[in-house]
Amino acid sequence: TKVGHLDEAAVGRSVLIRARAHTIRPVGRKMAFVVLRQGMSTVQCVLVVSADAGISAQMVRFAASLPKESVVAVEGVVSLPKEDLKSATQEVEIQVRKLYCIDRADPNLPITVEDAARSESEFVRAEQTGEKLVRVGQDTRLNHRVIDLRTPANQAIFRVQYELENKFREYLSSNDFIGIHTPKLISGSSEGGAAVFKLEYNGQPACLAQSPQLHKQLAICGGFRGVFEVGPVFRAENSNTHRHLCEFVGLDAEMEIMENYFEVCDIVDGLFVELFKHLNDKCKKELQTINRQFPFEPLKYLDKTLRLSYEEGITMLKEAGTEIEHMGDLNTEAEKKLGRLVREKYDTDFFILYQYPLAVRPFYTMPCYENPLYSNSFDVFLRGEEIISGAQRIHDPELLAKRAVECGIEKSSIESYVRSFSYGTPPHGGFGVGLERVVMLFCALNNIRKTSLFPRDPQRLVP
Ligand code: ATP
Ligand code: AMO
Repeated sequence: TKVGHLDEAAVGRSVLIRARAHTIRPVGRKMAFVVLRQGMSTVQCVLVVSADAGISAQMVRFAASLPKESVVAVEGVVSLPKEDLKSATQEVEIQVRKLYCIDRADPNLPITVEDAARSESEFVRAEQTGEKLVRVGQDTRLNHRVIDLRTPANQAIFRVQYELENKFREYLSSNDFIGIHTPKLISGSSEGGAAVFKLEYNGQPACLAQSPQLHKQLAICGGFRGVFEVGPVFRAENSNTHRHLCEFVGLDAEMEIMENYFEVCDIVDGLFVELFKHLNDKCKKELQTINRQFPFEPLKYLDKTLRLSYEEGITMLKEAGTEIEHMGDLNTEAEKKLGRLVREKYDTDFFILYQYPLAVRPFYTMPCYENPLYSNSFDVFLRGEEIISGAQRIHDPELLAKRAVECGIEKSSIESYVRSFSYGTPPHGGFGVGLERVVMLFCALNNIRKTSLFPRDPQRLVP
């Protein structure tokens, strides 16, 4: 029986449950409460000494002595809790008949799930009552991630992430894209810049792909009209921030363009509006569970995603008194400020900012035909932070080679890539999404490490 499926309809039924012992509370010598936890759900089990039910004082003692987090199997009958013992979160409880310990946990746990699952409001309450609660810091959690992952909120976060990833595949598949896998061992940097992990590849210098950028474009050169990939992305940036990882999951897409790069924005728009709707419907319980530990406001978004030009965005920021370099990139503060301004003016937490200056985009970005100081590119923002970059790409090999040199990229390192565009290439464009960032911002979590199963940041390679 699944703990999450137990409700009043199950009252009177005999069940067999395997789960972890979340908390254990003896009451005198004749009674013990064992709360079992499975995924996002918990249920209270009651052991009372009783000859009829075959529960001895020894068995109660055994239950009371179980270390937290032990894996146990319980046979019992679902019942309604006595009025005075009712807890806020559980509809039903289990009157235990038999209890077995399947695997005993170390009694000296480095952290407990009970502590790791506390919300800020519990700490506030404890301060008022004088109760002492253990606060588990982010680094301690990550050091003991296998225990930390067991909190209901973490169980929910990774279910939301999985739904998001699935929907991404499903939406693009149903829009005639096909899933591909590009190599992660490549000969040079894919985004330009120094943020690459270098390694040796059978005596040749190589690196881990900073994105599938070059090869997803090569797939278009290879005759596929629309492709997507879900895969690891490696960035050797020494960014110790709340939103940068050294390895993250990239959701990438690339497609032929018929008229202009707004066709790529249309895909992003359709995909995300459907994604948000899907998560709000399919992950109700998960979102409630996350909300209990990390309260957040539901996301505001429009049925048709707001599109603002870079110039409009800069004007809004300037009018609000923000000092900002014209034709420069938005720093984190400016992004957040713009997010607030857009929310006030347009009532949305999600928007596309298009037509960035060419100078702040990677070498492969198509310049604007009408004004080459700008580019056919866009970023997408969620609650005031970037979650997507996208653009039309240069498909003229001469212009591509020229732009690479202007951006300081060694010509020899991209020769094969550039040459690929000589054999007949349609205009094309695409976008890249950071999976962990989307989940972090959708749930308004404060740190990207919370949405990475085993995060890799500049300091962390274990567990
Ligand atoms: P991309 O790599 O596509 O640009 P990103 O969201 O990581 O995606 P960055 O350009 O790395 O964007 O950073 C965006 C902004 O975030 C930068 O303009 C910079 O101000 C800020 N930023 C980046 N790294 C750091 C850092 N280590 N510390 C503080 N702010 C940073
Ligand atoms: P970009 O470098 O902007 O674009 O990356 C795309 C998206 O990936 C996420 N992201 C990150 N997430 C976690 N940790 C990081 N260090 C990190 N860096 C980036 C962000 C970002 O928006 N090739 C282009 C995409 C394209 O044009 O198709 C690219 O890689 O959510």
